[in-house]
Amino acid sequence: MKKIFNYINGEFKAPIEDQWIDNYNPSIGDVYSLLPNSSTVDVQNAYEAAEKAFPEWSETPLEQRSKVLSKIASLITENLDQLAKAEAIDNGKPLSLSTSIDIPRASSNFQFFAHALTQFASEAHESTGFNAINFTLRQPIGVVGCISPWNLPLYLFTWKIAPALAAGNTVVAKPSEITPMTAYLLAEICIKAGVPKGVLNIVHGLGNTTGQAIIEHPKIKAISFTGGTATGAHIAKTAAPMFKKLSLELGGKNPNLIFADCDYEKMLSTTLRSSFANQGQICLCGSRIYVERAIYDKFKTDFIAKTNALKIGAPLDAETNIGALVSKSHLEKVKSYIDIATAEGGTILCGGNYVTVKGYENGYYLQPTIIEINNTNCRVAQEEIFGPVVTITPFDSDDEALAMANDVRYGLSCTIWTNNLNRSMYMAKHVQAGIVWVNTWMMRDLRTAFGGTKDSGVGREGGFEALRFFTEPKNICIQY
Ligand code: TXE
Repeated sequence: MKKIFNYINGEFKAPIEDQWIDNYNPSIGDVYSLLPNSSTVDVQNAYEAAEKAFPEWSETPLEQRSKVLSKIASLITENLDQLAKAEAIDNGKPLSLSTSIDIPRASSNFQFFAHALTQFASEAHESTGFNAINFTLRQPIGVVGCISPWNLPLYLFTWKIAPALAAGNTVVAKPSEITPMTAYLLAEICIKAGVPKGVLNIVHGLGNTTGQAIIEHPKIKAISFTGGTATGAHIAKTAAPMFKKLSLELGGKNPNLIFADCDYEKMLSTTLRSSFANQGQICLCGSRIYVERAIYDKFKTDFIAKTNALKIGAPLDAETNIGALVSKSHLEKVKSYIDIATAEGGTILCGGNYVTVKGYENGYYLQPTIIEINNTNCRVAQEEIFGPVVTITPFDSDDEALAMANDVRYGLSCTIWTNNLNRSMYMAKHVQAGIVWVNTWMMRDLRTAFGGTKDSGVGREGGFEALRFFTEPKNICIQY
């Protein structure tokens, strides 16, 4: 059986305690590789390698650092086919998606920060009347921890690592134990790219062992985390007494507000994507759909028809729109919400059942599901399901739409469909979310601030926000 190894001090290493975890291929429901369940000793070794590499990497001229990151970016692009296939097998997502989105974006993450680091500047303040000048040194923090989830494995892993390295830190990183393969392949790429030893260290393992060792490590002074809200709360609690810097990108329950005056066809095709792309396993998916009553019935009919036409199949099949969910337990969790919805008075308009794909009978497949609800206090309208399940509900006024949009504990993103400029601005300003899209969805410019409010987390990633997070500002005041 293929084994995945840790990448510590520039070399592949087996876990010291020889503990291994089964890695499943969700499209067939079978174990196809093993990954380390790294202990605190492995994490300590990774930390020590990173600590040793820090002085030189943090003093490496920016152009040189930029070249290393660019080299990783181009090697990811050169290995697009291999990486995209590995991601589809490991995660269950359609190969078409990993080829067009996940892997190109992983490359862009490195390329973007290779450029951004050469443009990052800090502030100066002249204290007029005191003959003094202040300026801010933005210094790297030291060894930082990056922990990522399974839904967009390489995409989100690199979204953290690239800015951390760009800012001059050295890194101890842990991908999700559910999707470790492309992080392992990234280590191979780093060796080829000539990343100096210890600058990036990748340790594999479970959240409550390996992840816990990273967040508890007293000398890892910043943690960038993307994952579930409960895990984020646990990390915050653990890290607070050590005053670690935290960036937490957590769950979402994002509203999709559809007004009668929108560009209907564009809205319909985009809503299909924002509902079911990646089997609905994207924190930005619009899982609560609110539609103005004037077009509600038409939307309902058209949306059901389009959803029923989606092809559920094996990830590597070119025709597949909806692949497998990431794991058996996640599949069961998502399905349980469909049962809860029925018990709470929701109406299943389409989908709702497991799917058996011919030749892949033990894979984790679920029909894309639309649930009509009127009571927005029910669990399916309030809790993050993180699967191919959306709710739809009509509304009668802008204020009602806004109130429903804001009536959840989360505040990550929101999509608004309208051609009325005043309405779009009013809604965008008052909706509780870190990211608002008007007449589009998931259009990402890597310079923009990315993150959520409320229980969707704290801190922002992206552009200079990420470089600010991964540096410590120091004010220097000189009187002359
Ligand atoms: O995530 P976890 P899970 C949501 C989604 C999903 C739920 C749970 O609703 O159903 O979270 O998913 C590591 N110390 N999202 O359980 O556990 C873990 O190993 C340090 C939304 O898979 O939060 C993995 O690397 N690390 C989300 C990472 O945290 C720990 C994407 C995320 O796993 C740890 C994924 C610990 N004690 C799930 N425990 C999004 N925002 O996109 C776990 N981890």
